[in-house]
Amino acid sequence: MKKILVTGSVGQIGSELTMDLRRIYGSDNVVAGGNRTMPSDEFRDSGPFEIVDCTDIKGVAKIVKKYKIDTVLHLAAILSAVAEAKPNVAWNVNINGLYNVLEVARESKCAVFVPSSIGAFGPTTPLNDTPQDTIQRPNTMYGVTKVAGELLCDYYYKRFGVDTRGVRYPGIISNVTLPGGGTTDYAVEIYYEAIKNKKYTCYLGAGTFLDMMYMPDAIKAAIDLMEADPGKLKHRNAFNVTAMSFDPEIIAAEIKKHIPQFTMDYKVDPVRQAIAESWPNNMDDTAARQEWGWKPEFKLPEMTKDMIDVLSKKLK
Ligand code: AKB
Repeated sequence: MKKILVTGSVGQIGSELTMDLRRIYGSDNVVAGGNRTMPSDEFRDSGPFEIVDCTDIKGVAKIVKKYKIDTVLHLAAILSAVAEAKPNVAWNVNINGLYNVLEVARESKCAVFVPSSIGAFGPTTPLNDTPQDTIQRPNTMYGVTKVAGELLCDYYYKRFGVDTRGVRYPGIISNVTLPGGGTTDYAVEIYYEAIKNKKYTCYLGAGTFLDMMYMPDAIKAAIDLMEADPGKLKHRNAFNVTAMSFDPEIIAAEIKKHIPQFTMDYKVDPVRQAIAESWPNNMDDTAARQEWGWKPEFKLPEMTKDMIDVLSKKLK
């Protein structure tokens, strides 16, 4: 049985992925690592929890040794909008933190999953059907750290044989933990506001298309890639994965089918708009489909129905 450490386990993806990993691999085999945000009681009681600051290599090594970890899902990271506001913090966490995790993985022979992002692309990348292997010249600090992270992971695989794998996540939509400081967060906020106030002011403009994915598919991507036959993987870091692409108008129209009174207006934030415009409209994820059988389950209509059902109960 795998012995797994999840860094950033209290974040948007970590809080749900950790619980699913515990269901699959057993609670005691999945150590949740968190740093600044403390977990809920339910999360804390569901299995081992440790303070893990990825910028402290000794602390990471101590937990890996203590639990005899063989697989690290390294989710601790600063997202795009916060990275633009605090580039030094983003560099420290996203690059130095990743380097520390890879070094510990090399010494302790761990496999490592590291999420990259659509943010690893930039304004000179082909916008539509963005290929797996293409130009990556991002103009944001987040993008710089994501491209460097992909390269670092591939380097550790080729040079030291560390089993590194990763996906380029699009915007992730979920209803358990809010995302913290990304450019795609609007696609989560819009559901909360539609249910609470029947209106939403969007910070990205109409016509801004981005790849998106519902959380169950994001979790499936991480687990399936880590379980994939290594002999079949031509790529490592990182695979394009997507489930849908829409702009604010399209998601608002879908929400209106369930909440007819819902209205949306715009107050465009120039920083996040510029970031969004530098990212693909939609990626080609053929390599992930061919190399490890990636196939998302949720499109916009199913996701919207589920989000509204779940949040209507949660926000009552
Ligand atoms: C962000 O918006 O920063 C993230 C991402 C797409 O990487 N959700």
